[in-house]
Amino acid sequence: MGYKIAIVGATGNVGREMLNILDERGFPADEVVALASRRSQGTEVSFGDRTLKVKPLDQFDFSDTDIVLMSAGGTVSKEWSPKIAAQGAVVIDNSSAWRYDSEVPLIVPEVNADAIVGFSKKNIIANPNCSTAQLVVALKPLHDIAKIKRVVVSTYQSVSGAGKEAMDELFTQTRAIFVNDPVVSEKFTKRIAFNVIPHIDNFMEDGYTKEEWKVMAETKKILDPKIKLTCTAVRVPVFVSHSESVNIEFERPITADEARDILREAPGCLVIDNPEENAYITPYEATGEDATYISRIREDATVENGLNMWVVSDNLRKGAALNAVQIAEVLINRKLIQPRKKAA
Ligand code: 11C
Repeated sequence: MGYKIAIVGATGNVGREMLNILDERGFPADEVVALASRRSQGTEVSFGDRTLKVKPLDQFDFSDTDIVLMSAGGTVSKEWSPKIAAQGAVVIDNSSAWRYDSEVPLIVPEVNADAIVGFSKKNIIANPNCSTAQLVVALKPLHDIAKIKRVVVSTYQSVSGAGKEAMDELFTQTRAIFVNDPVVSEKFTKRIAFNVIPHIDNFMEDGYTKEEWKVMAETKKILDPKIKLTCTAVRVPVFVSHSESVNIEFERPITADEARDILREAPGCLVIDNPEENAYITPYEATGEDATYISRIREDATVENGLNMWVVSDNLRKGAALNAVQIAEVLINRKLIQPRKKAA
C-alpha cells in the first residue's frame, strides 16, 4: 500500500511545483489530492500526464491522508495545520507560521535531517524560507570543516518568491515601459521592472525586514545557533531563482581550493567555478534545476579566514517545493510513518 498525499494551495506557484516534483521523483503515492480555497474549486492542475480537479480544503476529510504538503500562506496554515495534524496526517508546511516553534522541526534534509524526529509532538514539520534553504545547503559542508563564526549575506531575490501576481507585475510593467503605457505597482512598493528594491516583507522596529530576520533566525535553528549572521534582502527583476552574495568568516583557515573541493562532494551542491571561461551560475540557468549552485569562491583577505561565494538556486524548487518533498521522503525512508488504512 502506498501513501495518500494532499497538496494544500495546489493552484499556487509552489503547489504546482510540488505536483511536478512528486511526479518527477516517482514519489510512492497511491493517491494525490489537490486542495485549495473554495474560490479555486474545480480548477484543474497538472500532475504528470494526468489532470487533477482542485477540491475545497474546508470540505476535505484528512482521516486517511498520510502527508499534507501545505503551501497556502501563514494564516491558512495557522488555522488548518493543527486541525489536519489532529486527524493523524503529517503536515509539511511551507509558510513561516510554525518555523520558530520549538516543538516543530525546521528541516533541510541535506543539513539537519536527524532533527526530523521531533515532528511527532505536533505532527507538523516546517520548511524554511527559500533564501535560507539554499544558504544552509552551501554553508553546512564548510561549517563542518572550518566552523563558521560570521556570515554577511546579500540576497538578489526573484519576483516568484512574492507569488504569481508579482510575476505578472514584472511582466506587465516591462511591457508597459516598452510601449510607453503607465507603470502600475501593486504587489511591490516601487517599480520592479528595470529596478531593484531593498525591501522584502515588512520592516521591523530595528530597521531590518522580516525577510532578513528570517534568514538569520532560520540559519541559527537549522545549522548552529552560535553563527552570527547579518542579511540585506533585495528584490530583483528576475522571474525565478534567488541569488546570494555570501561572505563567511571561519574559526579555522580554509582556502578557496579547499572550499571548492568540499562543496563539490557535498549533497545538494553543484560547483560551477571557472571564471577564466566565464563559468559561473546565473538565476536564469538555475531555474528548473534541483541543485544549489555555488560559483565565484574566493578568499577574502580583509578578514582572518574569510571566503566569498555566490550561491544560486531555484526558489520554487529547493527553496520550497523540492525541499518539502525531500522532507516527506525522509519520513518514508526512515520509516517514521506508515501508510494509514484507506477508506474502502
Ligand atoms: C520572497 N522569500 O522571496 C520570500 C518568499 O517565509 O516562506 C517566501 C516567504 C516565506 O518573497
